[in-house]
Amino acid sequence: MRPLAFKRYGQGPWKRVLLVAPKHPDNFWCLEGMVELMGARALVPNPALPTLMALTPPGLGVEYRLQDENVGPLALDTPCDLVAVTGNTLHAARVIELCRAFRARGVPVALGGTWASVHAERGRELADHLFLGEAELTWPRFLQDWAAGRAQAVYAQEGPVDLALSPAPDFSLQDPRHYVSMSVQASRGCNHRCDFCDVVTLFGRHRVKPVEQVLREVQAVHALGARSVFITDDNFIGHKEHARALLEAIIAWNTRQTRPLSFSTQLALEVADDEDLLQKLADARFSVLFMGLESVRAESLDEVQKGHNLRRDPRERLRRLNRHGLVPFLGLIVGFDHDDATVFDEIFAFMQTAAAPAAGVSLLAAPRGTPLHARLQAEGRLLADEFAGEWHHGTNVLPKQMSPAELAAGHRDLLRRLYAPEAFEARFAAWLGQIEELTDRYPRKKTDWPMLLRSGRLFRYFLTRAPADERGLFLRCLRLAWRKDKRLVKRAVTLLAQYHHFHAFARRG
Ligand code: B12
Ligand code: SF4
Repeated sequence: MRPLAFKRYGQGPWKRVLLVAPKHPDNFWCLEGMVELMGARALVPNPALPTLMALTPPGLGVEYRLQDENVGPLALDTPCDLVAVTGNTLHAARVIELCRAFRARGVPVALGGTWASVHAERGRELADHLFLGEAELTWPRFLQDWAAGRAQAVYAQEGPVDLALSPAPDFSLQDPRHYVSMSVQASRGCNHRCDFCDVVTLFGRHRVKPVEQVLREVQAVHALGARSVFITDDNFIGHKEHARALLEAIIAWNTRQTRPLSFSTQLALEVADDEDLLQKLADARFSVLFMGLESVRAESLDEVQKGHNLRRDPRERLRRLNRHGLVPFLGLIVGFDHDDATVFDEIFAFMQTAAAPAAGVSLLAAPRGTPLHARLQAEGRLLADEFAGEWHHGTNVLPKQMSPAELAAGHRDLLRRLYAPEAFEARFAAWLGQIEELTDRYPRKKTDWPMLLRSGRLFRYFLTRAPADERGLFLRCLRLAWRKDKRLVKRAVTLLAQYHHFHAFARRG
């Protein structure tokens, strides 16, 4: 194993910090199947650790090494004075292993991230220095305390931090070629209060970073060689005027590039009600938009405070989005109290008429810290207090109108049906059919060889290694896209690569 590269801040002697992002298990949203086809190693880098690097106070000598276990294996004997571990609920098992392994070697552990923030008592057992919540103020304080030999056991952020104080992550220890997209965060938090979600508990109401600051981050990842950026917001349009101003700034910059960036993000379905925002998203070169529709049953949405999603017909909203060639990616959930065994057919029928090619369906789960967790605990309907963080493999919720086995089987079957080749092809064709205009703001684009290389790998897979049904689907979808407008071919290839992952994931069971 090659020793990890390091980056030094300040003057020596340097304290050595090893930053670790844990390996995630097989997961629907991490798109391992697509990542592999694209010759990358992970979808996006977790920006938490590069943000810690950028937070190092001037004058302190710190030498950082960074390992994202999703990119390469971690050598536990990497020389260091401290290991700093991040992770969310999905990573809990690996976070625990890492903390124990490093402490067994006598290396003190700093632990932060969303899992540790929600499970403070576990975190205290596992780490020498536990960070609760955002670290923009606490990490610099810790480094100073540590240098002075008085580091505390717990650093807790009280209240939300001002995002203008969150520096651009220092990605210098990460290679953009290892990732499908690089990450940039424009906002945190959300003004909605869906009761299965811990975003509000963790990050509070929607807060934004100044537009110029986000633009500088976008320019920085572009300079590193990124071709695609995932804006890692909970709801990109939480403040519509901020989103509008940011999009205008991105358009003004991106249209001047000979290798413009493409973008994707997460946002609320309400975006479809604002034609100007849709046009700007298209003009800024956004493609995939992740949106939590959650359910097609009004009662189920009302039950979890998300009734706003069905205030307008979602099919009509999707049509408005599709008009611009944007790609809706829907998040759906099954297992609400108002879901009985007919909900699976209802969702399938909706999807096949909604012109949205891709959707993820998860089981309703109640992570600790959510209002749902508190409600179900009071009703005695939690199968487990802890939740393993694998929304597609299990849940800690005892469903009301189905047995757990019926829910699991219905969910698995629904995913399989959605990702059967003919079902996907019908949705893909319907999406293409609704496209009416594509932005014409990027006429000066140069041939992008790294992107072509990635596409070449995908083509090689679909044409030479893919099973016959997948190859047939690939060729038919590509022909459809080419006929519609050859600028849509790249988007079609990305969607087919996603299909490859979801189809395989659904079959694995
Ligand atoms: C972008 C995103 C994604 C992307 C990319 C994930 C990735 N690899 O980065 C995608 C869409 C792929 C994704 C997938 C999933 N995600 Co996600 N995601 C986010 C989102 C919106 C932003 C993450 C981000 O970039 N944050 C920016 C960084 C700077 O913030 P941060 O990580 O919180 O770090 C700060 C502090 O926590 C702290 N910190 C963090 N680590 C450490 C470590 C140390 C030592 C210290 C001192 C401090 C510290 O310092 C940082 C600066 O303040 C968050 C919500 C949010 N607002 O953060 C959800 C979120 C992290 N995701 C979540 C979930 C559940 C998932 C999935 C499990 C979903 C699923 N159903 O399968 C998967 C798991 C994928 C994975 N491998 O992580 C949950 C986690 C909940 C929890 N309690 O742990 C969140 C909080 C959203 C939510 N509530 O639903 N996700
Ligand atoms: S599910 Fe989405 S809209 Fe609802 S509170 Fe969470 S981030 Fe906000």
